[in-house]
Amino acid sequence: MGTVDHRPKITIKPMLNQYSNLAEAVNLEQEDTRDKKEKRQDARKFIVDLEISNHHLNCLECPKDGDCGLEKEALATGMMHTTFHGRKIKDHKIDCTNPFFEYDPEKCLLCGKCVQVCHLRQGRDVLSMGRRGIETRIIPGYGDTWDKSVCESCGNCVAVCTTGALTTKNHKSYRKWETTTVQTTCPYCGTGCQIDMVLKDGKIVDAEPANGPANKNLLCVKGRFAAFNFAQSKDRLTKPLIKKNGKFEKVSWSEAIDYIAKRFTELKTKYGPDSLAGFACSRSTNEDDYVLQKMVRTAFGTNNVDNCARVCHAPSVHGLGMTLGSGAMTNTIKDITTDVDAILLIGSNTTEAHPVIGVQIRSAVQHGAKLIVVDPRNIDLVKNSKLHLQLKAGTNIALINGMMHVIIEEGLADMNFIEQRTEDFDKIKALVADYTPEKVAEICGIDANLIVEAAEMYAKAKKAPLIYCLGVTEHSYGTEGVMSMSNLALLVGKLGKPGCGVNPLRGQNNVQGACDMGCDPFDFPGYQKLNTPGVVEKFEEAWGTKLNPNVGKTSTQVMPAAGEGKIKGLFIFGEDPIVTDPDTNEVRHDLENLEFLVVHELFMTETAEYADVVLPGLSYLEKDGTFTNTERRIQRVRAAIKPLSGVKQDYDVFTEIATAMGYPMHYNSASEIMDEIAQLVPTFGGVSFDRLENPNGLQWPCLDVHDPGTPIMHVHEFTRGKGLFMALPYHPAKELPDDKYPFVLSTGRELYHYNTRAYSERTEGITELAGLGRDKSYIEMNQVNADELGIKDGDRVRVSSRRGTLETYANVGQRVLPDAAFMTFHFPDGNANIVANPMTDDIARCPDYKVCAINIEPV
Ligand SMILES: Nc1nc2c(c(=O)[nH]1)N[C@H]1C(S)=C(S)[C@@H](COP(=O)(O)OP(=O)(O)OC[C@H]3O[C@@H](n4cnc5c(=O)[nH]c(N)nc54)[C@H](O)[C@@H]3O)O[C@H]1N2
Ligand SMILES: Nc1nc2c(c(=O)[nH]1)N[C@H]1C(S)=C(S)[C@@H](COP(=O)(O)OP(=O)(O)OC[C@H]3O[C@@H](n4cnc5c(=O)[nH]c(N)nc54)[C@H](O)[C@@H]3O)O[C@H]1N2
Ligand code: SF4
Ligand code: SF4
Ligand code: SF4
Ligand SMILES: [Mo]
Repeated sequence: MGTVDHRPKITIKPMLNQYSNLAEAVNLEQEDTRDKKEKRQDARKFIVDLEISNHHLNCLECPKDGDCGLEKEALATGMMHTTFHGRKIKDHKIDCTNPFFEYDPEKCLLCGKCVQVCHLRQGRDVLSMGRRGIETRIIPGYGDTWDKSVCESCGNCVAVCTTGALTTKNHKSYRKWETTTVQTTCPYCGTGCQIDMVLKDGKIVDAEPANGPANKNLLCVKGRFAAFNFAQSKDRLTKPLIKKNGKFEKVSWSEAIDYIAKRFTELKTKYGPDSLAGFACSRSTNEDDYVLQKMVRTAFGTNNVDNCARVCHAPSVHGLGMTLGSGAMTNTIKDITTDVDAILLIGSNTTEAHPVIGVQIRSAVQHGAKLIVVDPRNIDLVKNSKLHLQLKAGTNIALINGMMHVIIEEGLADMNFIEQRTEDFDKIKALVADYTPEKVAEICGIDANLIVEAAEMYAKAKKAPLIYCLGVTEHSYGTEGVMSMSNLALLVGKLGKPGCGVNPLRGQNNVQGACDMGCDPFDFPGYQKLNTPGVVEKFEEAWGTKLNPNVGKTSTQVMPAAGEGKIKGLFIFGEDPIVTDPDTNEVRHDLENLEFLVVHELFMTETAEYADVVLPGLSYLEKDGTFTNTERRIQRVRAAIKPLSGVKQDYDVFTEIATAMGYPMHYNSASEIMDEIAQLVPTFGGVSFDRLENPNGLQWPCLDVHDPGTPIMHVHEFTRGKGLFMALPYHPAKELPDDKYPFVLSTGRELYHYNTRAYSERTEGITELAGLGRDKSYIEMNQVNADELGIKDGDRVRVSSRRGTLETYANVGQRVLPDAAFMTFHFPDGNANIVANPMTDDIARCPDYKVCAINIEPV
């Protein structure tokens, strides 16, 4: 038999150079009499033939071997060799400039999927198809290399590439058939993205996006590339350490536990139980945190238990708790980013701090939503916004009162909603009468017309969520700021409805959970208030012991109390206050003044250095359990790798300490702990590990086993009954600039690093991308001030406040307003907390990280 020419007899029109159109071209064929199936098969072969005519075809070298769309298609059609002869692309270099992935044009099908994903889903528009003919390839940015583009290194384009054209650098170490995957929840921010950990020989070698309800197959750079190295790093603590004569010595678990129990018991006997305190870890699971607070309340005998929400969203918990009855996000991520008419975004740098929510906001804008950004900085989302209200830091309450003034004046308030579902409208109406746009414009430093426009845009939109973050909470009037958010939404009836709500984006992966689990001095698990009659008794009965009925101290009260000698013993589970609390010098003093400090950690942190005992912990990759994301969604965390040898489950450590202190406790599994939670917390009544196998997890309130969970809260009535308006006048921040400290410093975060960097610094590529590409601290300042002071971009500068002094690099531009500045707290060479302001608000006691008076001078 001679060679069969499988090629259909057609003339390809020259412009049909994309094979999606070829199928059509084939159908245009007139005289072909073969049956449809045969024609289809021929067309398929022809396409593969064209594809491989210009393909690398060195499959053994390619990481995608065995998992490649083109390879599969070639096998299915039997096209092992091309029938075309001629020039192949030769001189195309592989672009390796991104630290996490590379692009090989010789393996590219030019299918355009990556371009589409970057444009439509990531909303970043980095990629396009460039050059011509055989030279056609994917171009990042303006045609330079990947590192020169505005790529965010999310890897979402890599995830959809069917060949080895775009592959992760991690992928070089494995082939698909050698691996298994375990799905778990991202350990960074509160978005709660689902990740497939890729395992080879018991080790995690890569991570891929999974189809979770919050992330829909997307990840950001940290979830995709930095969520497993830290757990497998050699810096992990592996043995309990006791400080003897000023030096840490490795000891056995039994020695460590006995010693801890003895010292805490001595302090408790000598100074009373309220001389002890414990901080929970919002990075760890619900199950660990539940047991931690139970240990503090039962064995320590105090309610001095808290978590990092105190320095973060405690104002949301308290503020919305007072006005709506629940401090959690009211709607779901999907609900507030699909099919909405406007989005009011206040004090949230979403594309850096909650990137996968950020990209969904970009996509909402692409679908027609009008974005209003209220932020003193020129954050990335300003590019996508209709309005940017670049107010002075610390003036949110004035702005919201002004918007309410406009809404009432223009008759845009939802009077039906107000009458049926709210109380104290008269008080708010009387208060905001004074807040004319002109007056507010003066306070906030913005144009009065912008206030009117924003108020109208938000009020007139049918569906418009209010989304906010730390730009609202971390202020000396932060709780009042949060209540302003609910005032505004109540006024226009945008609560309890799809596409609306008041939506605090919770920071840490499980900070929502740590709060839900009662790691809080005011509340038992499930926000059951200590001072509600019957609650203490309920837990006494359940836990079989007498409990301390007195409300405890917040973490921001415990630290100064330690400094004053009132708190003597502290157990810190996974927090690093020396790095993260404001006024580092004072925090050092407070910790030094303790009689006994235990730190339970994955790594030897700055805080751990101060401890008397350091206990090694397990990472989320070695644990079964649950995290609760910002939308109240409880999702499974699944052990992917074996626990580090000799390290106990975190909850076992707490039960053993409690037992040694005279309160016996034991759990066989995380699932058993969740069963106890479900029994004691009404809003978790229907939650169990079995039900959490459902790919959507469960959103609390979930009252019983038949309850599917609650995507939107306050639908028929508010958790507290009526929505409460709180008339709140604007007050200037507690620390203001003066001649000596003329700049207002705000602190916060950037995309690549995460809080203390405990996880993020242990992935090399992250440190390459972070801190303006030099992994060093920096201060953003305005060009005007830089010119005045003779400072150039990149210069060393000295930053001082009433609390301390540091040196860092100037990052000069237009991102902050004149006389304002911004720093992160990620970098050890210049941590903003040396100068930051420890003054707190009066209700939730959250520090004012967002307004602090500083001076900047050239070095
Ligand atoms: N990459 C990364 N992601 C993170 C973290 C991280 O460290 N790195 N940390 C996580 C944690 S714990 C949290 S809580 C979240 C925080 O997430 P975000 O709150 O979004 O982050 P921040 O950078 O602290 O600040 C948010 C914005 O508030 C603005 N702002 C400051 N003052 C004011 C004001 O007075 N009014 C208004 N309207 N805006 C103001 C700032 O300019 C900033 O853009 O991020 C989480 N995600
Ligand atoms: N200047 C300034 N400072 C700030 C802020 C700001 O905006 N500006 N933001 C504040 C905010 S919002 C927050 S949330 C705090 C965060 O403050 P922290 O909670 O102190 O910061 P993290 O880096 O999240 O630290 C968590 C620690 O927990 C450890 N860890 C993680 N998982 C586990 C585990 O499973 N077991 C154990 N044993 N340990 C674990 C990590 O190794 C790490 O050292 O920082 C606050 N600090
Ligand atoms: S990594 Fe993300 S931002 Fe960069 S090109 Fe790919 S999709 Fe776009
Ligand atoms: S998805 Fe892969 S094969 Fe398709 S155009 Fe992009 S790089 Fe090329
Ligand atoms: S958006 Fe947050 S949860 Fe999602 S991958 Fe990034 S850090 Fe993880
Ligand atoms: Mo946070």
